[in-house]
Amino acid sequence: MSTTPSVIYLKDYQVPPFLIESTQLRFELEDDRTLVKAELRLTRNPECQVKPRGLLMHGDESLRLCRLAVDGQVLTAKDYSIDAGTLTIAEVPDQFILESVVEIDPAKNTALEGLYLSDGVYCTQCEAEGFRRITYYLDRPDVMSVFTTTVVADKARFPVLLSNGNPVAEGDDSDGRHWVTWEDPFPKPAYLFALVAGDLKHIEDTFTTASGKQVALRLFAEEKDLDKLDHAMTSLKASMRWDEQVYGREYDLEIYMIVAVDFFNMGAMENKGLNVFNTSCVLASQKTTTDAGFQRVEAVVAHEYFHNWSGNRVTCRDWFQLSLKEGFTVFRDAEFSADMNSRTVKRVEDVQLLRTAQFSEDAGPMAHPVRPASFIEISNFYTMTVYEKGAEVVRMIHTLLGPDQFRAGSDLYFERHDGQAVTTDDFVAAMEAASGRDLTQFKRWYSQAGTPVLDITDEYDPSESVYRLRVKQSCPPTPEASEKAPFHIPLQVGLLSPEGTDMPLENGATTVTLELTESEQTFTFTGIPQKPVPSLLRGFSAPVKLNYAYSQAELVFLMQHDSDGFNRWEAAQKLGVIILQALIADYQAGRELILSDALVGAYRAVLNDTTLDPAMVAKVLTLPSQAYLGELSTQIDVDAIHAAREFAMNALACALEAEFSQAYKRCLIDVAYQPSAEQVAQRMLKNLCLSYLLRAGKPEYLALAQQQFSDADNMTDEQAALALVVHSNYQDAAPAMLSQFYSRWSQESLVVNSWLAVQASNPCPGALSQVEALMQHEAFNMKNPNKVRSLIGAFCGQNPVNFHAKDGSGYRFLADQVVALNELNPQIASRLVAPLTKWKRYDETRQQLMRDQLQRIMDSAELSRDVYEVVSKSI
Ligand code: 0A1
Ligand code: ZN
Repeated sequence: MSTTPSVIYLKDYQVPPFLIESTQLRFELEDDRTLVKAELRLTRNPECQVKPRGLLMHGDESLRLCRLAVDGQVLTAKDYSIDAGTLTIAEVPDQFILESVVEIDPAKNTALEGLYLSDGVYCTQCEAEGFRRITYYLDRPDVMSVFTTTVVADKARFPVLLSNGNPVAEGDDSDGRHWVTWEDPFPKPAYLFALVAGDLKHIEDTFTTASGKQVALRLFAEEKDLDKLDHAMTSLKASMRWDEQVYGREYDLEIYMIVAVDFFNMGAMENKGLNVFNTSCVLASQKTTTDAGFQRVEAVVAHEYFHNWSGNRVTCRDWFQLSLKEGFTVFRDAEFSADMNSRTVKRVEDVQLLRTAQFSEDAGPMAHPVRPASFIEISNFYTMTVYEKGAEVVRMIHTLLGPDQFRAGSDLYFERHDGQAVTTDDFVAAMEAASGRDLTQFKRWYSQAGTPVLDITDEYDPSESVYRLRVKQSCPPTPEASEKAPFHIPLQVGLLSPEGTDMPLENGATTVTLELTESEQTFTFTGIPQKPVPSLLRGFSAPVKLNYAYSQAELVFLMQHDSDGFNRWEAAQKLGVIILQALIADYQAGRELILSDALVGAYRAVLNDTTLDPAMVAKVLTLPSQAYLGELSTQIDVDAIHAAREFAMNALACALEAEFSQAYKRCLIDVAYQPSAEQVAQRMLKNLCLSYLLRAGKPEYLALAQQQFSDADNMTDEQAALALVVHSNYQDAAPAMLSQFYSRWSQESLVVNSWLAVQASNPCPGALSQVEALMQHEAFNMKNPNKVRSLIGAFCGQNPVNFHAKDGSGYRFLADQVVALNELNPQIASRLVAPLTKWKRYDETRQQLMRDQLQRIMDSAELSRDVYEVVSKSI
C-alpha cells in the first residue's frame, strides 16, 4: 500500500453500467503459471441512467494480461489502461464479447484469496473480492452471470477437476493432460465461483428431494481423511431435509459437492454446488474430533447448505448488505442445530459467544452497524456483528412476528427476489408485507451500532393486585453516531409466584413479549395476586445488556424454578457475576477472599438434581468466563479477574468434592461412542467435574485424569484430560502427557492444532516462551491459517494473563506476528490484531504498551488495506 486507501460508502452505491450475460472460462493449470481465458458476453444495463463510453473492470495487480479483444478485435495498449486494481477499455459498444487471457501464479498466493494451492490441491476463495485475482471481471455481487468453466490439468497429478454446477463434458489430451467442463445454469455473482483440482478421493450418497429429484452428494478429501467424512454427509442430508420441512426450500442442481482443504482463511465457503471447507469444519471421527468439533461440523455443513437459498438464489446487492445472507443464514443454522441437539444448550452457547466477542466488538474502535455504512476493506467486515448480531436481529423479527408469519415472510422474500441481488430493506419489506406489521423503527437495528442497555425497576401494589415494570433503554455512543434513537426491542417476560410457578398473564400465556419502542416505558400487569419474581429477557429475546437489581436469594430461586431453561442458566450466571465481582474487589483491596455459601449451596442443589439435563448442569456450574467478566468491567483487571475465578473454582472444588466425584462416576458411559446429544451432555458434565476435582488438591484426581487420558476411546475425553492437567497446578505431569499426545497424533493435523492451542492458552507462567519455541516446531507453519490461529491466536485471545503480562512482552510478540503476516496473509493478520485494538479497556500502563505496539505496526512498511483499516481506526 503506497497511498492511503480510500473509503467506500453505502450512500455512493450505483447500479452497474454493464451486465455480464454469460461467462466462459478456461483454466490451464501448470506448475509455474496458470492461464485463465475468459469470454464474457457484456451488455449495457438498461437500469443504468448513465451511459459511459468505456468499460471499467476489476483486476488485481498480480494479473499479467496476455490478450484482450472486443468482438474478436485484439486491443492494443492505446485502447485500454491498467491502474491499481482496474482495467479500463476506452470505448465499447452496447453489446459485445470481451475475450481476455491472463497469467496468474497460484503457487505464490499465500493470501489464500483467488486461486491458490493448498497442500498441492488447487482451490479458490472468491468471496468477497477474490475473483479479481483470477481474471478481469465486474467483481461485484449485483452482476450475476451464468458460468461455463473448463479446467485443464495433468491427469496423473490432478485426477479430480471440479467447478460449479453440473459436469457436461470431459476428455483426455495427448500430452497426459485432461479436461472437464462444468456448466452452472443459475446466474451468480463471481464471489460464488469455485474451482478445485487435485488428487482427491470422495465418498458418495444420494438425496431425494421433496419433489422426487435425485441429487448426487459427493464429499472430497485427501485419501487419508476419507474415513472422516461420514458425519458431514449425515449432517448434509439432515440439513437438506430440514430446509425442505422448515423453510420449504429444495435443492436445485443435480450434484452437491464439498471439498476439504487444509489451507483456508475462514470456516467454509458456499460456492454454488461446490462448497470449499476448511478441514476443521468438515472432518470428524470419534478418535480425532471432540464433541464440540462434531457439532461444529454439523453446524457449518448446514450453514453452507442453507446459503444455497439465503445467499445464492437470493444474494446481496452490495457488500454493505452482507448480513442479509449471513445474519439470516446464521439464524437458520442455529435453529437447525437447536432442533438436532439441545435447544437450550445451543442458545446458551450462542449467547456466551455474543456477549463476549460481539459485545466487545460493539464497544471497541471497529464497532459498526449490522449494515455498515462504510469500509476500507470488506474482508474486515466478516464480523461477529454482521454474523451473530445479524442473526439476533432476524431472531427478533421471528419473535415479533411469530413462527407462521415469519415463514410467510420468508416465502415471500424468496418468491419476490429469486435470482436477484437485494438489500436488508428488501428482506424486512417482505416480512412487513407478509405480516402486516410496520418494522420501520425496528430497522434501526440495521443502521445503529452499539449494545443497548435496559435498566429495569419494578413495583408491586398489593391493594390493586398490580405489578409494574419500568424499563429505560439507552445505547452508548459508537464511532458512527453518538446519539442513538430508541430501538424496537422484544422483551420476553414471565412472572414467578412465590411457589415458583409461572403466573398466568395475558390470555393465560406464561411468557409475554413486551415491545419496547421508547426510551422509557412502563408495563402494567393486572390481576397479580402476590409480588412476583420477574423472569426477564427469556430466551435472550434481544441482544441487550439488562440491569435489574436481583437479590442473591431471588437468583437462587430463579435457578431452581424458572420454566425458561435459558433464564435458569442466566440466573446462575448473574449470581456468579455478583459473587465474583465482590471477590475481584476484595482482591484489588488486598482483602482475604472468602467464598459465599450461597454459591456453594446453589451449586450443590444443581449437582444433586439428577433430573436435569447433564449438559445444562455443566453450563450452570461453569462460572462466568474471564472474557465475560472483563466485558462487564469498566476497566479490565486481568489479574484480579483471574485470581478471583481461580479462588472461587478451587473453593467450590473443596466444598463440593464428594458431589463432583459422584457426578463424575454417574456420567461414565459404558456403551459405544456416539456424538449424540445425550452422550455429549454426559461427557460435558463428566469433564466439568474432572476440572473441579483436579482443584481439590488430592493426587488421586491427577491419577484419575491421567487414567482418563490413557483409556479414552474418543478425543473429547482425551483432550479434556490433557488440557485440564496442562492448565493445572500439576505442572510436573504436563510434559509427559503433551509429548505422548504429540507422538500419538503427529500425523493428524487437526489434532496437532489442539495440541498447539492447549499449550498456547496455558495460564501458567512461561506460556509465551513455550509459544515462541513452538513456532519453530515442525508442526507449525506460518502460511497455514489453522496453525496461526491455534498457536498465535490462542495465545493472544485465550490466554489473558500471559498475553497481558505487565512487561508488554505479549503485545510485542503479537505486533511482530502481525507485521510478518501482513505480507503473507493480510486477512489473517488483520483478524489477529484485534486484542490490541481493545487497549482502552485496560489500565494506563497497559494502554500505553498496547498503543506503542499498534503504532509500531502502523509505522511498518507497506501495510495491507486490511491491517491498515483496523490499526488506523483503533489508534
Ligand atoms: N461466506 C462464508 C464465509 C467466508 C467469507 C469470506 C471468506 O474469505 C474471505 C471465506 C468464507 C460463510 O459465511 O460461510
Ligand atoms: Zn455464511
